[in-house]
Amino acid sequence: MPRNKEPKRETMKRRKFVKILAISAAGAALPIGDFEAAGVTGPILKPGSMITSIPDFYKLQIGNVPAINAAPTHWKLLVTGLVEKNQLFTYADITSMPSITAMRTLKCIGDDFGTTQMSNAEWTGVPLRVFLDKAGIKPEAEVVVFRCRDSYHTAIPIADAMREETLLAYKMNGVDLPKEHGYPIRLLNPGHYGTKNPKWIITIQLAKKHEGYWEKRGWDPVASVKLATMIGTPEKDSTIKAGKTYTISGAAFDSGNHGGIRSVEVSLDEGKTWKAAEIWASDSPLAWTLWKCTWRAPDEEGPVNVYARATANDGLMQKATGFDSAPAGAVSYHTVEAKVAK
Ligand SMILES: Nc1nc2c(c(=O)[nH]1)N[C@H]1C(S)=C(S)[C@@H](COP(=O)(O)O)O[C@H]1N2
Ligand SMILES: [Mo]
Repeated sequence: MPRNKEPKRETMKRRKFVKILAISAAGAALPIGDFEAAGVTGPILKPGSMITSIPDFYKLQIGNVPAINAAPTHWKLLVTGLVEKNQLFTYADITSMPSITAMRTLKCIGDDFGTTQMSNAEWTGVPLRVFLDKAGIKPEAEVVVFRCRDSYHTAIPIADAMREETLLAYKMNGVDLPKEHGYPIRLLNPGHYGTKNPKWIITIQLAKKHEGYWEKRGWDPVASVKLATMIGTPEKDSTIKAGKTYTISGAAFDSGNHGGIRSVEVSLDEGKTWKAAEIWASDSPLAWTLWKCTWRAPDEEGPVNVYARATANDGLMQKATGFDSAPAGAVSYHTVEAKVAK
């Protein structure tokens, strides 16, 4: 997709992004599909496990997935720009360095309701700062720019780049990074939405400033993850059996920006009263927190509106306002309309 060819009006820019998201997510968004067939009253949790399998992990990019051959004759990672000395690393150089394996959740900034474009995996990689230290950052440098094979580009501040949790990842759930998720290497940048986690990196360039692909189109250059929770069950428009006990479940996430998730609450009366959910799985604040709670569906048929909100360890609680994700990520709590039927 050519750069600088986008309409300059802000609304156009935003609409375009959301549209791309909808198309790209279509295949990956609802892998279950047969929720009713599985029996809506059963103890089916969604997400049902901390780790999202690779086929279920959301996928999002501006164009086609590039296929990179990581042999040294085809691909080497270049670290350049405002550095003391340019550096080149082969795939074998990178994979033979001391590595870190950790869970990280990725979430897209454009996901209005925090429902489909959030997934968690276990990644293996090398801290980005190892590469930057080898090159030597010149004092006038302020950002680290990532240039990718699909022509995507984005930058992060040096302070974020030097965090020990900021990784250049080459494995996902124990296998070589799949081509859809950035083979041979991608960035995992804690605290930041997907836009700041570039895939298919070919060049890392130290610079004074940089305006990234999505920032040119109106999206927040900081892209700090907002406190959010999503309801996985029930799914929108699903049917819950009258009089049966039903498990409401989902995932909450702040990417560590508010100290992690303290609690999640659910409301079935449009936010008048809230009931605490059980946290049933969690890792570090850089991975999502899974929650569930049981609810006895009424005997009478009718619509039901499920609300869920999260509270972070720093005391921040999600508010009902601001359903739009643009330009800096959605802050509202998630609501799902379902129905109770005999
Ligand atoms: N090279 C490249 N990296 C990219 C993108 C892209 O279009 N090209 N999209 C970003 C966005 S908007 C998101 S949400 C995440 C999605 O990562 P995933 O496809 O592995 O889930 O990739 C990010 N990294
Ligand atoms: Mo995204």
